[in-house]
Amino acid sequence: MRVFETDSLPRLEDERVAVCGDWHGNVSWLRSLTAAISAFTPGVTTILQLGDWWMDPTATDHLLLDAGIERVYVTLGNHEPWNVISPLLDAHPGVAIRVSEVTWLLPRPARLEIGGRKVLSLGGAASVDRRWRVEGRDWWLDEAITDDHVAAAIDSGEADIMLTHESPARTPVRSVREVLRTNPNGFPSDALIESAASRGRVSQVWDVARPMLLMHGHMHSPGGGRTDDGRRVASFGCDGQQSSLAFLDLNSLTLETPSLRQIREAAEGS
Ligand SMILES: [Mn+2]
Repeated sequence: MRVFETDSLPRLEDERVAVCGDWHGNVSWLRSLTAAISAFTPGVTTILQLGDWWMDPTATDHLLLDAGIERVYVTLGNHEPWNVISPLLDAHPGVAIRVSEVTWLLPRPARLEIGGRKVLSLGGAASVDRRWRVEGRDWWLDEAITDDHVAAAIDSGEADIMLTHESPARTPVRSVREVLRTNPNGFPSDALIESAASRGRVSQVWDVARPMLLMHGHMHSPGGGRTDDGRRVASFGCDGQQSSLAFLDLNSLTLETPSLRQIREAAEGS
């Protein structure tokens, strides 16, 4: 991946942005999403992508630009080409890295300001499907949220919005709690232990930053919830799932979520 430029503290005036769950390199899904963004919310120029991105950024530029998207900020997930990404992050520590005309990879952690809101991005997650992957080919240790990431994120103070790939521990999202309770995919127990530790790291930051809204992907289990002390969590769906796209109003922090059917109809009509 080529580095075009870097930015130490991205600051945007946008009053509304699109937020997307896992893409998994799925270009045809991205085509549907961009059609939906054009149809429902022309004028949106920014996408916040919540990880498991794994795209060829130069191959997606034209789709995004055609939909009026000028920038995609990626909060990295677990399923990413870390062999390519880690050297970039290491060479440009602590800054957002522009890897195509449109796409920026965020550091771990990252601070942004969007529409006057303080935004904290904390990438990474544990792969529960790691047993079926090969280290160095489609799995890398780099996916993990480290103690250093947690410490740096905590040091950066409070935030209005948190962007993560991983879910926090003790999530108020019922659908996510249900997946964790029932383990419907039969993931092995060692992976589940890693996964729980990873969620614990997100929560360490979440409990200090105390964002009014945390948005994450990873669980492929869309839903929303609110903690007893009023903090909202939105779990985004992945490619092809419902609630994989939402529009965030930075003023009210409300999310507007087109249905899967609306996305499909927009894609067919484009
Ligand atoms: Mn995923």
